[in-house]
Amino acid sequence: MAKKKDTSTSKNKKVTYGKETVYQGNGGETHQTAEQGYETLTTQQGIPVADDQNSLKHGPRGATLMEDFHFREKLFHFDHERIPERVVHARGYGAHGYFETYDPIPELTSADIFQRAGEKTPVFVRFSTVAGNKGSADLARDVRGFAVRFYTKEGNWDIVGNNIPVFFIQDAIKFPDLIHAAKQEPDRAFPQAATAHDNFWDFMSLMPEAMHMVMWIMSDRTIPRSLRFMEGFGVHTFKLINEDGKVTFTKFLWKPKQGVQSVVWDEAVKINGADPDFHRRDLWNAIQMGDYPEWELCLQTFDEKFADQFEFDVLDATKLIPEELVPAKPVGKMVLDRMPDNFFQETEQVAFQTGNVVPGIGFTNDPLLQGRNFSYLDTQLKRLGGPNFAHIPINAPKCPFHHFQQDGHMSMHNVKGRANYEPNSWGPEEGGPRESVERGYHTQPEEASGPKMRVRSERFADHYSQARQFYISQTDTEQEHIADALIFELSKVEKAAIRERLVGHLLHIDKDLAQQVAEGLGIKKMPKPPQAAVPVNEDLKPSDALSILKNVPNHFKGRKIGILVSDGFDAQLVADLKAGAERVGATVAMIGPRIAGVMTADGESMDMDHKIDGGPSILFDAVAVIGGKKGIDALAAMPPAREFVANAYSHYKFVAYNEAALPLFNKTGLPKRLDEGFVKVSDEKEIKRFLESCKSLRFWKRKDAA
Ligand code: HDD
Repeated sequence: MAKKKDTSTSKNKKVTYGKETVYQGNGGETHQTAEQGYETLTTQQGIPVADDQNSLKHGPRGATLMEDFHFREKLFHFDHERIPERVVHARGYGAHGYFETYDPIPELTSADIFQRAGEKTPVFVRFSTVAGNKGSADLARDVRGFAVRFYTKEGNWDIVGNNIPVFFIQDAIKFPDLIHAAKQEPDRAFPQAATAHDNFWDFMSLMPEAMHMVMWIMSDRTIPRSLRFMEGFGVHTFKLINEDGKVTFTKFLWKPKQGVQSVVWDEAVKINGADPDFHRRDLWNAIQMGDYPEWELCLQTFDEKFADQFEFDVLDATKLIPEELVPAKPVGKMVLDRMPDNFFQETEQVAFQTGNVVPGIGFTNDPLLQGRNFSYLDTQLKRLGGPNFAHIPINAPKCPFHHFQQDGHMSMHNVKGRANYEPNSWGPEEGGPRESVERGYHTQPEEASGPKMRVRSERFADHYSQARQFYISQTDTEQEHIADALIFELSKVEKAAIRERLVGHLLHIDKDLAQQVAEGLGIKKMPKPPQAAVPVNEDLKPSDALSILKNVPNHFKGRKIGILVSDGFDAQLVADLKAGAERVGATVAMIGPRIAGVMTADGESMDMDHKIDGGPSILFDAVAVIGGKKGIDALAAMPPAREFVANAYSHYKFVAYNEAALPLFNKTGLPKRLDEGFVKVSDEKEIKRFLESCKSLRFWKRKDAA
């Protein structure tokens, strides 16, 4: 068809073919082109693209042509965007930062990172949930992964840990079974990101070694308020090796300077609906605001003699060493201060490996760790598609590296020149690298003898004593949460025999707990406890370090207050509250009946951060309700406003309020006599008092009043 008329503009090309008017571009006013100051769009081959809105067709309404190399390349690439998600820890969020060494510790380890005070080493961290798929919600009741990579001057060192210091199983051979049981059931593909189902508890109830971990996962540790408010643990016993080859055993612990804090279960369930990205958004916001989270790396070090005397085997990953017995000494701090430029490039493609150790750090024979050392390397091949994943920038060391490994899919840097083997006789200029006896990684020599046997040491046999110790180390509130969690989870189990078997194990841990759970589940006759391989040691002392609530940070830094206002509110009071919060390192968000145009008492119009149904109180650590006479009745008529207050109350939050807020409280059905968790604020002094209360994070005493 002959081209009749070309009415081209820089935005849109309008072309008339025969009777039809056709467009290049998208035909609309909004069409943008490089001529407006943007970079020129190209194909992957660098060819400038004239039209990214329309495929090449045979006539305006004809079939798309194979010849359209731009279209083909675009679709081809899109079709291949996904890589397999991690088989566990699929949902995660990463951040960059640095590790700053405190005092050098050459007496313990020759690891280069620990040799110079004040030296900063780049790190990348990825936090994750374990069971859910990549798109699952952040507040699943689940263990959190806490994987840290140090880009040291002597290579990459990864501590691939969790926010819990022990694990479910003792031997890596059971890992596939554990994960199959925990993830969605294979026939129905649910539940997603939840352990409240038959397969998980069936497996748990048949694995007494998991009982210590069961106590931890039923505690508030598995519903953290923020990724910033979690401890991290390397779990296994590792070796530190000094210049003379002397070995010291160690556990690695990360202690958040922000303190440890969790949500209550009802809050977790609701946050998953209101903001499934709650944890990642929180980390993103904190880092963008410059409120960089920090953790201290602590070592619990001990020698062979301690290991021999300790009641449990230090090679057993279902056991911990109480900090009261071996103190955790800080050796440096980690600061997270930068988000990745691109999520996929860095967070998704980072390939942590327990096998990544540097000179001065060594493995022990912990059978879980030994198995992990195979699994992490192996899994990267599947996920990242070839053996060259270390060529991806996030996985490449930041120190010089030279080796003769070559070729394979997606190879980015092969050796230069002729020599791709050694020994060779090409000399240092052209002959490539050689080993360094001085700087190289030396495995510490260790005696090993004995028959090949598929067995387990009897020192691994006590499965209940530390589970009991964990339970008795908790406050009453925390113990209640454990019982509630067990009742909730087991109530979702269809088979009564599984519920009963699990309660049987609890009898070894704490009889009252077993009783409460049995009652909660309506079990009439207490099941028999399974036979314990060794008697439970009831003499283990409570360890305060294992409790969250015994270690409340006593500050409100890094926390967030949601301020709910109604039309006619006192803007000065809100400004004072905001200023007070900022003084203690907290932030505020404004919530109102509308997102924009909420009126102050002075008749000013103010924009909000959230409209009431988009800013529920579950998203905040404490709340304030600053009513304005004019609009309080209208606000009280809104169900989400009443829910805001009711949830803050039932989640034990501190609430600041003014006189004008009372009609909303009445409509919500709060008790007439407000408890001490409610702080009336009308001036700076009272605001200070409110913020002082907030330091204890929750008003747990409200529980007793209920
Ligand atoms: Fe694992 C990922 C932590 C036992 C096999 N694991 C993975 C991640 C963390 C942990 C944090 C995510 C890393 C990331 O963010 O990319 N895993 C642990 C801890 C364990 C543990 C603390 C016990 C102490 N893991 C464990 C065993 C095996 C694995 C016993 C297998 C024998 N883990 C894997 C894996 C994953 C993984 C399949 C999946 C994705 C990946 O490695 O990179 O290889």
